[in-house]
Amino acid sequence: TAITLIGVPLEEGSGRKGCAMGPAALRIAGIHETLAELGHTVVDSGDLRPALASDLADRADAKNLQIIAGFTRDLEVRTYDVAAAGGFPLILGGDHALAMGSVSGMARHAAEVGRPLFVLWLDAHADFNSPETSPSGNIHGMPVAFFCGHAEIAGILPKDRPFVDPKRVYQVGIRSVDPIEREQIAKHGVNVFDMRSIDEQGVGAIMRHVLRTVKEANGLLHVSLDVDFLDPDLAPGVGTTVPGGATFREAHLILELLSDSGLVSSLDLVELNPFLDDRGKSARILVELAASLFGRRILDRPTLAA
Ligand code: DIR
Ligand code: MN
Ligand code: MN
Ligand code: MN
Repeated sequence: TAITLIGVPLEEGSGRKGCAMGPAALRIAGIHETLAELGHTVVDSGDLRPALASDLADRADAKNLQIIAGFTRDLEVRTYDVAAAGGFPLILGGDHALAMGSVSGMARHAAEVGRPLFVLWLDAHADFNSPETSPSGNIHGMPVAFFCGHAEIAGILPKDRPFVDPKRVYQVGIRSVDPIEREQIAKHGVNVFDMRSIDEQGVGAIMRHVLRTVKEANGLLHVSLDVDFLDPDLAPGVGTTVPGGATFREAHLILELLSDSGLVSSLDLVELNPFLDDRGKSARILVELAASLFGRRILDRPTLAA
């Protein structure tokens, strides 16, 4: 498959500056060259420069809505176009609000080809707030509720766009959830594997369960990787570090198992804040993890049945 890089210099969803430099840092860390060396065709389509959604009113409970809605509209179209043409959209973030656009674009594509869309959300946070429940008003805490149709922010996308079934969302690495958000994810049936599940079951067992479910449903799988999924010692370049995150080995095993499965259709690399990073360390780890997803291995090994 041909991989299309889509840069999304969005930081207004996160409540602090710096994520807009994420796409540049991922390019400097060698995302294009690394994937090309693995034998893939890689096209860098540059950064989105969307117009403001000035038809929408700004509001305190969903900060910077005009900017974020502009990015969402453009990214929904770009992601859909790449996937519909048979390519693999790889989104270089940018804060996690961008997943409102990327996942919605994949949902439109999946509906068109008649396959269910599953989402693997690798994050310390559930990102299932809405303007009514958010303690911060920061939209990067709302994308999952948005693309599942449970954060009513009217007018961002056309009304006829498909939503993702929250029962097809699998969250792994979760360790920071707000009180009302906790009730919402339970109510809507989001599948949550928190850090305790990782400790008790291991990421291998969790991923085999997820991948079997996607395969049995003949689904497409969108992967959204938030830097704060990783332990802050490993990846300090993010505004919302939470102690006790995934290790280097756990993260690589997840991406290698995803690679073996052949089920992944699209990927977001999000929340990288180069201003907070330690000499490019977090940017490099994201590139290494992407390499694992796209086939890099320590040794060749026989493929084991899932
Ligand atoms: C918090 C923090 N749950 C909020 N969220 C995120 O503001 O909604 N931090 N996504 O990365
Ligand atoms: Mn997130
Ligand atoms: Mn997060
Ligand atoms: Mn299940």
